[in-house]
Amino acid sequence: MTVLAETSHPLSLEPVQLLDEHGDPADGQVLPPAAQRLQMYRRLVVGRRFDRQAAALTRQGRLAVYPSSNGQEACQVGAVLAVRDTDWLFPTYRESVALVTRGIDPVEVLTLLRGDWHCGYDPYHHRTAPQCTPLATQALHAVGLAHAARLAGDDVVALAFVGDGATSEGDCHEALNFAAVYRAPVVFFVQNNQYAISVPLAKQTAASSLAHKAIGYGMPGRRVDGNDVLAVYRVVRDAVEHARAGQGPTLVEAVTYRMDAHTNADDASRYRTSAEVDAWRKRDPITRLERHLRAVGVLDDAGVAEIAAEAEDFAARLRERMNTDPVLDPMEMFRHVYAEPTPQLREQAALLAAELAAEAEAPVGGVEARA
Ligand SMILES: Cc1ncc(C[n+]2csc(CCOP(=O)(O)OP(=O)(O)O)c2C)c(N)n1
Repeated sequence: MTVLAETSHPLSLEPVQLLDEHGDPADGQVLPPAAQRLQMYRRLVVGRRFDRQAAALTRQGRLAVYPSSNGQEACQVGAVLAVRDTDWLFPTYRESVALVTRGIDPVEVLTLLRGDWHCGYDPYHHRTAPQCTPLATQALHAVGLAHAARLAGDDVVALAFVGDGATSEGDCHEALNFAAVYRAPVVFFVQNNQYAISVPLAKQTAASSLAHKAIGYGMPGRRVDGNDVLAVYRVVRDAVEHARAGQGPTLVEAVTYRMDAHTNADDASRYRTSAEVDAWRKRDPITRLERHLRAVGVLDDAGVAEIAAEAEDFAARLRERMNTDPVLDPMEMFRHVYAEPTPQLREQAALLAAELAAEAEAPVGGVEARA
């Protein structure tokens, strides 16, 4: 079935692919230059090693929680490389690999998950909003920033990351509708990883696909193989150019799979089968690109080993830097909310200050020991 959206792109249910599952180029597709393809491979390998390290840090008690990007690296690497450094990213909690690909210090990326109250990095410096946990709120932020930039005449495109579950939120609807009506320069990048915690896509929507929702909003919709980094890069780059040219937003659905549980606090075996996970393992985005690069002579054993060593070094430095207890001041969270704190905030701050003071004076065993 092919439906025409308001653009020259036919909205097909068949996701755009540049490399098939065996790493062979799809018919008639022009691939990015070899150096760029190799660079994408490098980012994928470093991104996954970072992700594995972050997951291990939760087991070592260094992180409170970690929502893994395992399996979704091609989505995050491809999308981030498709925008300019001057464009803005609006990530969710899932996008740690995207932020590392953006060049943000991995320790800063993990600051919130380590238990601090702030996002760790400077959003203005990196043009990357704080990772949002409330679903779809970041979609509205992206539209607001993009619309304001357009009014101010700034050359900025906003890339809003959204999960498949979050597409059911009212905020997502409002963001898509406003962006389409005002032709805001936004790309909505939905990673359809098939689940919203335990809720499968079939219970999330009755639409033919998430991309098809674009038709109702009057914007182009594209479906892309989210485990094909070359295809993600191509589709997002086209959408970014479309937005930059004043043509308005695009809804991109990247079809992928979350290989790990929702977070380390979830048991995915309660709602999906190992056969399903194994089937997706065969579509691994790194294996696919590696096969292709080897086949065309851009990568060999030595190249693979060199990139693996670089990723290992990245993880080792992260491990070392995370292997300390951060010094946190819980009172800090009250300081930057309002220029003039509200009476309620003052009251809460006073309560916490009293608790902390009592804890500091209490004998070993903490405040409970006094009760
Ligand atoms: C407004 C809101 N409602 C509910 C939640 C609880 N919650 C956290 S993650 C999640 C699932 C989101 O799934 P999806 O959007 O598909 O993203 P994914 O986690 O798969 O990346 C839910 C329901 C929340 N964080 N915010």
